[in-house]
Amino acid sequence: MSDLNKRPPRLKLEPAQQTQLINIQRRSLLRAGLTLGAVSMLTGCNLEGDEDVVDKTLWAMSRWNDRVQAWLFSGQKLAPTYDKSKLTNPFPFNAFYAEYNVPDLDISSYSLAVSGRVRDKQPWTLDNLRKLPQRTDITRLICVEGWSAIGQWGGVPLRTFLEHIGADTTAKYVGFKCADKYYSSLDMPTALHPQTLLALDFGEVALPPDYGYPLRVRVPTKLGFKNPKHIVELFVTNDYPGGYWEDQGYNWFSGS
Ligand SMILES: Nc1nc2c(c(=O)[nH]1)N[C@H]1C(S)=C(S)[C@@H](COP(=O)(O)O)O[C@H]1N2
Ligand SMILES: [Mo]
Repeated sequence: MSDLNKRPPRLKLEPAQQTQLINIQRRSLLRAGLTLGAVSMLTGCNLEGDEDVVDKTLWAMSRWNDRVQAWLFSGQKLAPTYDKSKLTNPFPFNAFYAEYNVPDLDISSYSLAVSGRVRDKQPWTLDNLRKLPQRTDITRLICVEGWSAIGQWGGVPLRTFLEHIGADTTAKYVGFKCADKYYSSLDMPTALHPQTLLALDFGEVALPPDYGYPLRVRVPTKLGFKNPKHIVELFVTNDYPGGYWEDQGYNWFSGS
């Protein structure tokens, strides 16, 4: 039981999460393993020798995959939650750079910028975010690199925040820009999911630098890379915003 916390994080997933991961792996295999012949048969185009067309076709197929998944999943199913005895300690740090390069943000002048399809575009201070209703969940973060860990995150449900700023919740995407040039985006149903948080706290304390201070997105129904840390801007849009890893071939939907 608790040895799950002591071992270096090995994947130990709930059945629903297993299916989720297997599906994601199967999809990447499919994407990587499809021969040009198979793609030609599927699309009715002769693709041999035209790398640009092959690339465009594979990307189109991946985007099609995202649309089918978004349609298949309601976006409102709850992720498993755990009790405090299951918390992973120490919690892994992960970013596209080493730990000593974690951005050095001046918290005293920090505010979250808001743009796009929203009524109120004033920036938000941390104090004002803390005045909104808060929620805390203990959930599992799953990284595509093959580890997972259980942590406690607290903050404002993204849904509450979107309602407060008069966001157009019929828009397709909510995008995030980070202090370290990382970026990501969520489909609107996931943004409105009750467990999706604008997280201010990790465990019992304000988010430490490694884990995304002063503000990160915590979305337990998605893979780790869709949980941007150090966010400085939130925007609502109908134009596909992509993401740092998503634009390098990781499946955009990446979750349930
Ligand atoms: N700003 C920013 N957010 C990020 C990343 C990053 O490199 N920069 N990495 C992502 C990845 S791949 C994972 S698995 C999680 C790791 O979160 P943790 O460091 O709290 O474990 O953060 C995600 N959010
Ligand atoms: Mo990750």
